[in-house]
Amino acid sequence: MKLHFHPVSTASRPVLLFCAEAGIKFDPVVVDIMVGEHMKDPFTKLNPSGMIPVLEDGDFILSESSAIMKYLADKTDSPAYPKDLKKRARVNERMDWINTQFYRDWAYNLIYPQAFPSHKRTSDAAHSGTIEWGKKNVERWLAILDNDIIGKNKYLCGDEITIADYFASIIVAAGDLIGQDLSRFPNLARWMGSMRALSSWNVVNEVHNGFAASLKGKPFVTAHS
Ligand SMILES: N[C@@H](CCC(=O)N[C@@H](CS)C(=O)NCC(=O)O)C(=O)O
Repeated sequence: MKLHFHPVSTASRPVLLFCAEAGIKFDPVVVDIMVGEHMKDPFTKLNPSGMIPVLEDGDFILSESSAIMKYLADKTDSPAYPKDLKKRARVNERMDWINTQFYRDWAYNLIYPQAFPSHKRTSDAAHSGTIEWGKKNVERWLAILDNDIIGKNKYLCGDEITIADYFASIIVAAGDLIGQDLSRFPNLARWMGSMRALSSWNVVNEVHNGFAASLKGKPFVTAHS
């Protein structure tokens, strides 16, 4: 099995974290998105969308981080993706919520336009409007994540860790790029503390952490700033 990924990629690292924690072995193939390898042949034959991660399991090719995690969990009979109908539906629900509502505003509207020059909008008004829109929505999503999704639970779907936690924690950690303080969200901060304490966390996030350190101190707009 081959996994095509890049160590800085927010969509790749949930898969890397799950594999590392669950002991799932694969042959790593780094796709250098910094020089555009993902937009060229042969990678676009694997994924015409030009996006990582991609899993190659024999002649079966699978894109989309969430789908890859579910496939790997089923393939390895992992307890992190429960088979019980309702428990599994809850994991799917959390992953979809994170991947749509939350990720869109958190990363694409608030974080990436500030952290990545390629996400700069064509006018200052459009740029600051995107960030303000992201900030406003993210403040609501973070409160829901803290109060309603995590609440008193240890993890996103109860007291057992699931693939939803690996998925969501890496996406929440994207906030490190803009120095997002999560201390006003006690349940979210506690859960992120548990995820950051996983034995594989630092190895999987090494490049991301280095990038976040290089941006430290810049005057970023953050939720509740
Ligand atoms: N929905 C996809 C998103 C994948 C994605 O956004 N990958 C990024 C890296 S984090 C990428 O390949 N970006 C290349 C580009 O945008 O040109 C997934 O979850 O796998």
